[in-house]
Amino acid sequence: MMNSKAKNLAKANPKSAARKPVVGVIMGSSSDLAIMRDACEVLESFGIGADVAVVSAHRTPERMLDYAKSARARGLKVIVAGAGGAAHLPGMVASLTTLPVIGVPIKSSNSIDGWDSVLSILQMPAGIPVATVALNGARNAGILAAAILGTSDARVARRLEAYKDELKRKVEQMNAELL
Ligand code: RP5
Repeated sequence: MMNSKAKNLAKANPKSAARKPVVGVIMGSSSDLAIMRDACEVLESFGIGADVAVVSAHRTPERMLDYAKSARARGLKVIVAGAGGAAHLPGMVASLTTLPVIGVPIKSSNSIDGWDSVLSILQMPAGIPVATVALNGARNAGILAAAILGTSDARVARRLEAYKDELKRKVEQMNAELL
């Protein structure tokens, strides 16, 4: 399932590769990896195993179908899906699984300012939700995936709490430096 860039990413994060993957991070093309790497890195920092793959809704529809239909049985609990342009991957995957799907709109080479990706992922019909983050917002997608896992995993919830404490500390530091 992994393309060579994704394999390199896994090599760069051997701990994550060794951990049982519970989040599936997929993208329509390896050209999306520059953005989707942020999701992988945040998951890694929370100690969450991720399975990274290129799965294209348009170029490999059968692969997408197999991926989405087998995701739960393979142990995945959340899917983070990024795509640009006519970004059908997150919505199509959401239609094929009962796992929560977080969509990352990507401003890609074939995208018109990113609005096409945002609207393709955001404007889902009733019944098939995709939790859509901001344009290129893969980091937030990783954090949201961790928050979903944190509802039943105390270790992940503690890591998220520490992360939020750190954000708070940084704002306090900003205020201290303003004066
Ligand atoms: C989308 O088309 C992909 O998700 C990517 O964002 C965009 C461009 O793909 P490449 O032509 O760079 O492979 O399906």
